[in-house]
Amino acid sequence: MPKLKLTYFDFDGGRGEPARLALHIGGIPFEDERISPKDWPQLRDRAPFQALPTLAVDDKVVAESNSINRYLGKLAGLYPKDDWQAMLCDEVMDAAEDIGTRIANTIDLPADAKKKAREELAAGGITRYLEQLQTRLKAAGGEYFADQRLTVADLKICMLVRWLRSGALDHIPKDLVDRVAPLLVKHFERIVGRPDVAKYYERRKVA
Ligand SMILES: N[C@@H](CCC(=O)N[C@@H](CS)C(=O)NCC(=O)O)C(=O)O
Repeated sequence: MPKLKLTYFDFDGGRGEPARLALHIGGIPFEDERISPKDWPQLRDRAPFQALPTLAVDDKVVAESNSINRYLGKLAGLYPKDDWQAMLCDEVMDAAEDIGTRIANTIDLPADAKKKAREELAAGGITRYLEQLQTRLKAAGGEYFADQRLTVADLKICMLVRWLRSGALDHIPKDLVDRVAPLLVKHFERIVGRPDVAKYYERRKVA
């Protein structure tokens, strides 16, 4: 097993969290480097694409959250071996990434423009994605997104659903997922209720 260091911002969510969870669930030792936002401007140029997460594998540093999720998913036994199931897993992770990017693009907008952009997203783009993700979940058997077992796609969607329901996003109703894709909420509850995930968050003191 190579020496692993995962670097991400110091909070229990976002693009780096599925990788942290995968490593914990797989029982893989790693250095969990957590960067404070105040230190980020000095560290930014060290990241290959000036963004986090990054993963150091021995002396090589790589980036891109979904690439990291796939690689660690394989190490942790949380990524399908079958090509078609792997495709389903990837599609879901990339869709989650699309939603995250669309929301992130609104963060620095002036207040009025942010309100308009987010209301449009909630009524249109995000709703469409959530409905389609729910359809994907149903088609895969209703419990997991791929391979009839836990994969990194489940972890990525869990983090997305937690974020959307957290109330942290102004102008995106926190009950949106519950209203348009209730099976994603059930999926979220099932995954965070797993003993391995629950134990991790108990230790991290995250509800
Ligand atoms: N496509 C990249 C996006 C990475 C990204 O934008 N990360 C954000 C945090 S979630 C970041 O580093 N923001 C700080 C910055 O851009 O200065 C990925 O999936 O890893």
